[in-house]
Amino acid sequence: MSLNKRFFVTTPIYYVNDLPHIGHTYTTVAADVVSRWRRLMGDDVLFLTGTDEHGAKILEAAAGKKKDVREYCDEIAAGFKNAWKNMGISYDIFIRTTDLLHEDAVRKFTGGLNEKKELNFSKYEGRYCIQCEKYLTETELSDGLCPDHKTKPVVQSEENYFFNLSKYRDKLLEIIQDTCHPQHFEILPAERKNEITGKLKKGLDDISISRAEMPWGIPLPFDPGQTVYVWVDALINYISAVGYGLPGQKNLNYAFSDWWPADVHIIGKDILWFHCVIWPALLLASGLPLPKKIFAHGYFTVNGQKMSKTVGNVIRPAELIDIFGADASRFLLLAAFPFGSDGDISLDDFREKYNAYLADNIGNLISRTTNMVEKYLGGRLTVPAGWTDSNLQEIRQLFSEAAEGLESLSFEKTIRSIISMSTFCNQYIDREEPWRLASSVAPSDRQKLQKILYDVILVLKHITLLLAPLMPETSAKIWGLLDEKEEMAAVIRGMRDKPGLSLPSGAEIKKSPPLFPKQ
Ligand code: ME8
Repeated sequence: MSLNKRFFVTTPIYYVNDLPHIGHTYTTVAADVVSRWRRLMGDDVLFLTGTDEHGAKILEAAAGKKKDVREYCDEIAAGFKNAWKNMGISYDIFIRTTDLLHEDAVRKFTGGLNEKKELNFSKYEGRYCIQCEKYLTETELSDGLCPDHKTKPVVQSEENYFFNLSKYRDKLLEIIQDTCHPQHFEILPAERKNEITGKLKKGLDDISISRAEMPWGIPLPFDPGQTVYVWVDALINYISAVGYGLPGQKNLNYAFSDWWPADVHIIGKDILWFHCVIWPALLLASGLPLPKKIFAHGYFTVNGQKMSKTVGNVIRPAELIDIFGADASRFLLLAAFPFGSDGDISLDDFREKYNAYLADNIGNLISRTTNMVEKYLGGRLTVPAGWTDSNLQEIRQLFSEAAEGLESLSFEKTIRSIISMSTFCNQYIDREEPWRLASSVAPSDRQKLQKILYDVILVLKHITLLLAPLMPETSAKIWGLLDEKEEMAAVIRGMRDKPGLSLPSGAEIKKSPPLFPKQ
């Protein structure tokens, strides 16, 4: 298993034009699972998320609610924080682009670009989609409309500062394609990398990085009549949050250069271009290191349609929590389809998976096993005479596959392995029928009974450790039933040196309350 001492993971910072929905929740839960796993493995993790608050889209949203824009942003940012608290998101920093330290960093960054002669002032006319917060080219339009928002872009003609993006095309291509290049960064999954290199090969235009008539944003330090383009403002969050531009380090344990570059930016594929081309080019122009990895997960529809207020199919995280609870919602989001692929989400499908994976499989296993230990063994588990863990080889293999999934963001692999372990135990119990052995007084039957329950509780211990990042509260509850004296993190780290787990002899196992009531 590869390990970093420090691990810096980010989500996009979300627009505050509305409260979070399950699209934002999906990315944030994924980053949380990675962060929790890394912490359990002993890494010093920094998990950054936040909100993107400037620009025309936010001004429009505030005006639509007849609210002062700053108050409006405060309200929605608080809504995001509250949603993440309810979902058990363990972020370390929640950045807002209206934070003064961020605004200072943006001034320093754009001022630096100007000093390095990376900017030109010139006239531009284009079609701007406010919902995308970007200019659309003729080829991107569909029947004159933005293909994503089905709205007519606004024709804008103004004098702006342009960043020499085209100058970086060859260098970016080389960096992305040559895996041995010292500045190489990974783009995952592979098809996203192909998408980026394919587009880069077609050419690259310079981009306007300021707006002449945008009152809600950060004025350029060298020309306060112009406001920093909202995407440039937003991307800088990844470095302003870890102290870029600060003289010393105040709020973090390490200096800027200790945290930056990020180990992974987790994003949705909709914002791939900004993260894989514009952001690296801006960093190159500023002489800063590039992120190590960009992972773009897929986009999902809800009941087969794009999620939108007009269609009326927007699902909020609170709705999921109301039905399934926070832990199961986290699990179900990541179990829906492979991370990196597109997919569809529906409450019916969630209910089906909840019952199949959680209520009938894992939940059933925990309740029947702890019940049997109490009923047949008086709640006390002893190591059966002559017990070896040789028949748990398969479990060890599944455990390492699951752990690998957590490191490579293949959550589906982790979930599949956990379910296999649980199915393995349920089948083992069905086959061996411990209830029959329990009614026998023959010593060999007693021994066999002890062995079966010992084996199963041991596998349950493996499952509990793997559930820790996915379902932190539930996993802690199960851990509490197993009479385990050590912290989960210590046990996981111990497994790095010596794979395999054991249980103390005479462990007192408590009967589990229902963890996943059937839906
Ligand atoms: O783009 N499926 O913010 P945003 C999967 N502020 N993921 C989804 C999704 C869906 N249907 N809908 C949203 C912005 N997401 C900028 C980012 S970063 C410097 C600035 C998730 O509020 C996914 O992570 O539009 C996507 O990339 C993000 O929300 C877009 O959030």
